Amino acid sequence: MENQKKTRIGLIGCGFYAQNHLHAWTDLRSEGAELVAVCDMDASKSAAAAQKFGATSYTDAQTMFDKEKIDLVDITTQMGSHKALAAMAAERSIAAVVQKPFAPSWADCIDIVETARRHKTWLAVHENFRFATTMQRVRGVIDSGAIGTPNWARLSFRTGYDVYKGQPYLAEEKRLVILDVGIHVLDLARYFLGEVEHLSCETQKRNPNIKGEDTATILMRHSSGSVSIVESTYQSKKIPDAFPETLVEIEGSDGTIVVTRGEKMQVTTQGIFFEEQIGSPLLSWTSRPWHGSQEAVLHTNRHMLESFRAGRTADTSGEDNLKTYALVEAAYEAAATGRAVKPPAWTPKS
Ligand code: NAD
Ligand code: 89V
Repeated sequence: MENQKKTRIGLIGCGFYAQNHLHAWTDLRSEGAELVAVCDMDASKSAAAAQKFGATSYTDAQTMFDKEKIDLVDITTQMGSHKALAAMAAERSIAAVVQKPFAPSWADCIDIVETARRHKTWLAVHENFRFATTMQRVRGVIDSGAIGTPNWARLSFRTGYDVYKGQPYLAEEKRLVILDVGIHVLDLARYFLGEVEHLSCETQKRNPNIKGEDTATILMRHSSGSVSIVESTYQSKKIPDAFPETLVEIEGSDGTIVVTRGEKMQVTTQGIFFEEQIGSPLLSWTSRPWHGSQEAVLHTNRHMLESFRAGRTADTSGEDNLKTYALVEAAYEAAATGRAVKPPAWTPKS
């Protein structure tokens, strides 16, 4: 390992999904990560994480920051606490990775970014769909030039999987499917086809037992002239269910890429067709059907660790994720007004 100095990691929010972050940081020990502290306001959760992953347990973030020398904090709480926790880190010149959604509102996201800029601290968002093994393989085919210039795509996350069992708060969110999973697929649309000029959106609430929209269909015109359709639903009745896979169709000037359920990729290039199994392997701590998502956490945390240690901006930096979050805001506005909307843009104050 080039740089012998370890990166001291603190993690705040030892809940459902954070278990994957904790396993990932443990796997990254040999690459320079040292998980030194975990924090959860629920003492039983922080104690359990500390015991399982060999870190010191805290129930209060300020105390953890006071007592520990932390280089990088991984904020894996729900979005309502992201702004306050990210500010706490920035004010102490501690780098931060914030789980998605960045924050509950566009204004809050901008506050987080501007606070980090003011304190000159490193900031990123844990947006892991683009780091998944499957999506990295799709990106690799695009980068190879095999399909020429991408100019149309349909990206679909359609499931009837009971997401509410592991994440019961989702049933209470007034802005649900776009802000929770559409945000991932919108980030993929940017990743594959570039920035967005304008979009339109229709939402539906087909499940009577939840508060927010459970289905969204978004049509986007990218600045390159490409067109994409981004679909997300938690109310599909289709079986077999593809959860948590994103199904992909990308058409280009010289070919196509299709990723079907079961993580099979089919590529047509210059009139030749081939297919490949592109799914994630099971790790010691991953299990179906979440294994692809779980492995994406390892790839994402590795990217964060490598970027931070090299003094590089992360691909999904706070400023980059504002461009994805802007699509979320535009989609809700488009659904509410029935018209096409140009995503909001953020320009640095200084
Ligand atoms: P959760 O409620 O299970 O866990 C959050 C934990 O944070 C709780 O244990 C809570 O006690 C703790 N907490 C809250 N505020 C705190 C504070 N100020 N200080 C210390 N602890 C605090 O939530 P979850 O389902 O694990 O989701 C967490 C985040 O991960 C959400 O933003 C969610 O959208 C995201 N998530 C991402 C993915 C993905 O990356 N693919 C998948 C699932 C969830
Ligand atoms: O991946 C996520 O962000 C989760 C989901 C329910 C989509 O798996 O919230």
